[in-house]
Amino acid sequence: MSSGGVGSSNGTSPSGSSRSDAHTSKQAKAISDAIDKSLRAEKEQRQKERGAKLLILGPSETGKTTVLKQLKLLYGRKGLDAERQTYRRVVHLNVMKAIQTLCNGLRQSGLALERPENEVHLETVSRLETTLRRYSITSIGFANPAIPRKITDAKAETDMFYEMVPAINALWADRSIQAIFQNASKLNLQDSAKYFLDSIDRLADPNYVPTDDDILQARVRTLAVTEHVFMIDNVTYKIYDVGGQKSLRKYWAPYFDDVNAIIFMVALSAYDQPCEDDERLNRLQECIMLFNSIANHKLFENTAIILFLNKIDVFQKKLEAGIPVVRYFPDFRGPNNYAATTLYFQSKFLEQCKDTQKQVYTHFTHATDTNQMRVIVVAVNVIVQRLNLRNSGLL
Ligand SMILES: Nc1nc2c(ncn2[C@@H]2O[C@H](COP(=O)(O)OP(=O)(O)OP(=O)(O)O)[C@@H](O)[C@H]2O)c(=O)[nH]1
Ligand SMILES: [Mg+2]
Repeated sequence: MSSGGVGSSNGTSPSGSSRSDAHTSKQAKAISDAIDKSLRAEKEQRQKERGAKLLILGPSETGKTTVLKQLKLLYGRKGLDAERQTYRRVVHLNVMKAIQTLCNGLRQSGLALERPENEVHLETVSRLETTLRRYSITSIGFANPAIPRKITDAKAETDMFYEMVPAINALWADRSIQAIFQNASKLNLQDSAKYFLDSIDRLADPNYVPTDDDILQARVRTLAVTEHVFMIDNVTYKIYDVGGQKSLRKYWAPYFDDVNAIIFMVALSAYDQPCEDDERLNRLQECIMLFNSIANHKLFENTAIILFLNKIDVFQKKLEAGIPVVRYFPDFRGPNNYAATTLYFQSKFLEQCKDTQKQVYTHFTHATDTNQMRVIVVAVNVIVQRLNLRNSGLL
């Protein structure tokens, strides 16, 4: 193609002076465009430098700290290395707590052990119960200076763990304990119980060092709000992880100003579980109420809300085990399969937003799966960046 009519001479060509006017105005436009472009680039750069503030909110045990651990693995300089040794204790405490919860479940059910010779192990677990309670996992004191850590605790805990290992092995293999495990919804058993109990020999090795997966599965309640800084695609993110227990939610509000995005975590698998501190309240129902108060909060009018409907692996297992959603959510209509139930829960959350224009970005997540989280974090970053540009008039 030729350069067309520009500067060509034909019957309708402009006179000499109007041609130069056109040229000048074209030049002016080019200059103005270049200035606009550079201003925009500068503004975009400033926006990136200012970074983004992101809160991870949601009830307890929904996977907030797990998402943070994934961010450390994916974007942190040292991954989870700084915490690896501390998590050895957490894992040991988690596995002791898990067997203890199952033994308590057995006692409440009135079921007898499959093997009467395991009675002695039941006694060991019960004898160590009070001591174990003293070493509550929160006392490990991650970023929690309010709770001093006693040096001597570590050795006492390790000794107790080794004393309990034969009991854990024998009881976990007992069919009655397995039956309790299959019906553990009301026991407040942690999701990683099976993962750790199945690996007891590896965990009992004197040279045991937790793997990344062990750390992702391990559970420590978050007590204090913690701030973490990550660079994701050249944008500095300040990310806040909060404690989700009801009594800790009053500490969230001071962090509510100038928030670019919220990841709201939901444990979909909690649909058949009661709240830890209120037996009469369904855990997922309580989570929906909390989402309502966050999604409609006036400080979050311009904040991107990203909903992580998490623990889909456990959720799916519960559906496969035939635990009906309709028993806990009587307005659910449809088959008890993954497609119908996830659609139902997603709309249940989305309908909480009073502002019907408000965009809520939903992801179905498995937070302990690093491969899945890698993809989701990239998608979240794209959303946050796009909304930031839009809010600052750049889109
Ligand atoms: N199976 C499975 N377990 C998960 C998933 N997400 C988190 N978990 C486990 O759930 C437990 C609780 O996760 P956390 O990340 O500690 O929960 P939290 O929301 O930070 O809880 P608080 O600090 O008490 O508010 C841990 O044992 C995690 O390994 C998931 O998608 N699937
Ligand atoms: Mg936490």
